[in-house]
Formats: sequence, structure tokens, C-alpha cells
Amino acid sequence: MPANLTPQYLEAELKFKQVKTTPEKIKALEVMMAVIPKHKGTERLRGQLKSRMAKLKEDLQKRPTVGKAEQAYNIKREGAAQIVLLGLPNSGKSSLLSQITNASSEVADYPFTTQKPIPGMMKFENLQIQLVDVPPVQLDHIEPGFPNLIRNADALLLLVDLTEDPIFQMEILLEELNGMRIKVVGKGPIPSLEVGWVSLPALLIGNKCDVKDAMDAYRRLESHFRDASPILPISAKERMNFDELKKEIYQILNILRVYTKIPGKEPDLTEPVILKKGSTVGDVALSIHKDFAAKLRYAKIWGSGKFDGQMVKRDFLVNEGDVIELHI
Ligand SMILES: Nc1nc2c(ncn2[C@@H]2O[C@H](COP(=O)(O)OP(=O)(O)OP(=O)(O)O)[C@@H](O)[C@H]2O)c(=O)[nH]1
Ligand SMILES: [Mg+2]
Repeated sequence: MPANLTPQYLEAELKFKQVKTTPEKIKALEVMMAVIPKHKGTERLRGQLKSRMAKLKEDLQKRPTVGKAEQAYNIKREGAAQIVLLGLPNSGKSSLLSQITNASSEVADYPFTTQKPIPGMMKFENLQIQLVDVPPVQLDHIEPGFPNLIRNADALLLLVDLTEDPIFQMEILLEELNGMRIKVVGKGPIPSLEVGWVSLPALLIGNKCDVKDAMDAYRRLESHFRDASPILPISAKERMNFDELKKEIYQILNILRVYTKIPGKEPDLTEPVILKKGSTVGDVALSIHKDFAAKLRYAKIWGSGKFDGQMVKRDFLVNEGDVIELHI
């Protein structure tokens, strides 16, 4: 060790050894670098301090920050719609994701198993719908990014465990959503909302219907909520009622599928155009290209028209399953 290190430097070095966190270490190291005598005898030591600093800064970059946690909640939307699975700990969200989609999410009999969102794709007829498993809803803590993921979803599946006071669980979920200024819409008209609120369609699900007496609990849950929302019993574990579940999910999305065809050719029924209910022939054209929509003169429609191949204008409302030939 060079003999000519100052007390000032030694004090800074002591501080460096005492502190624990990376930002504190960086601060202490900065002081050491500032006060170290700068001459030939300390050249090597100064080099070491520099590389130590580089290492610490690298560690700081690697540490998960609030921003990173938030990023985990940024799930890219894929397929026809993005649906978030919400529920209290152990309600069976990860079981459902693992059983009904191509993805897998850890399942365990202890609460708080899921730590970050996991997306998976569910096949329904000729559609792929994205389901997102998330950590359980907690009363006292919301991860940054979580409310946004929910607000941006197309719909929610609210999962309750039928073996654990399901009405109470559902009330907690609805209250938590209220706190995030999210209004769940089930049956009936969409309510007018105050600024800052969003409305989301939701399907209520009573899970674990395979367990003894669970169906009694389901009937109580149903009589409590059936006027407000669509509701269904399932068993994620035993894959019970999955066909019905998929149909109900499609229903709450409020979308429809139409198929376009080229004159003289058959339509491709594996490639639906997905539109909001209430869309028109003009919207079908727009989904292909905006120039197409601008130049559209008329369309021929099979399905909802009075007769097959009927000529319709751009404001004609399309229905589920219609086949449409656009003419420009
Ligand atoms: N009998 C029965 N058990 C189920 C069913 N679905 C889930 N379970 C069990 O319930 C426990 C919790 O399941 P998970 O899928 O991990 O629940 P989760 O909602 O993802 O839990 P967190 O990630 O902690 O919020 C596990 O022991 C599962 O095996 C079901 O349909 N029937
Ligand atoms: Mg889970």
C-alpha cells in the first residue's frame, strides 16, 4: 500500500466498507476517487477504484427497478382479444391458464404462487384469444403497471373459489376494481361513466366445481349475481365446462367474425375478419386497407342479406358469419 494515502482517503474507504447498498457504495467510492492523492504512487489503486466503479454501476443497471416491475405488466396483445384473469390467491387462475391455453403457469396449493403476468393463447373455433394470468388481487398492495394491464384489457374473467365463500370473494374483486376506477359491465346497458373511469365486460367464474358441495355454493353465487353478469361454474383442474366457458368468453367480447372473398373464388373460412358488433361493410373494407374503404362502391353479401349475393352499400350492418365481396 502506498504510504502517502491521506486520513481523508482512509476515512472514505472506511465508509465504503461500512455501507451495504449499491447506490451507497457508489457514493462512497466517488468520495474515495475525489480525495485520493493523484500521483504515480497511487496510479494502480486509482485504476482499481475505476474498475470497481464500473462494476457497481453495472450492478445498479441489473437490479430490478420500479420501471422494470412495471414493464413485466406490459403484455403485448396477441390474437382476437386480450383477457385478464383476476382472482384472490389460490382461486385457480394459473390452473385455468395452464389447462385452457398453450402456456403454463406454476400451480401450487399455497397463496401468491404467481409473481408476474403470464400470457397464453386459447383456441376457440377459428380464433386465438389471449388470456393473461396475473398475481392475485391484494387488498393492501397493487403492483405498478397492474391497473393499466387491467384497464387496457378487452374483458376480464373474475375467478372465485367455490369452496371459500365465493360471494365475499366476488365482492372484494368488484371493490378492488372500483378502486381502480373500473366498472364491470355484465348484462344490461353500458352505464355512463365519469371521466377517468373505464368499463369492461366481465364473466364471473365459480371455480373448483368438482369439489363436494361446491355446486351448492355456486347456486348461492349465481342467485346473488346472475342479474348483473354472466356467470358460469367450471373446474380448471378437471377441465369441466370448458366448451361453455369458451363460448361465453366469445360472447362477452362483443365481436363478430366475417369473411371476405374475391369474385369467382370461395371465401377462406379459416381467416376471419374480426370486428366490433355493429360494424358495417365500410368497416370491413377499412380493416383491409384505408384506400379500399375510400374507393369502395358496393359489396355483395352472403348470410345476413335478403338473398345470397345481395348488393349492399357501405353502411350496411354486417352479422356474425357473413361472407362479403368488396367491389371498388
Ligand atoms: N379441486 C380443484 N382444485 C383446484 C382447481 N383449480 C385449482 N385448484 C387447486 O387450487 C390451488 C391453487 O391453484 P392455482 O392455479 O395455483 O391458483 P392461483 O389463483 O393461480 O393462485 P395464486 O397464483 O397464488 O394467486 C392448487 O392446489 C390447485 O391444484 C379446481 O378446479 N378444482
Ligand atoms: Mg397463480
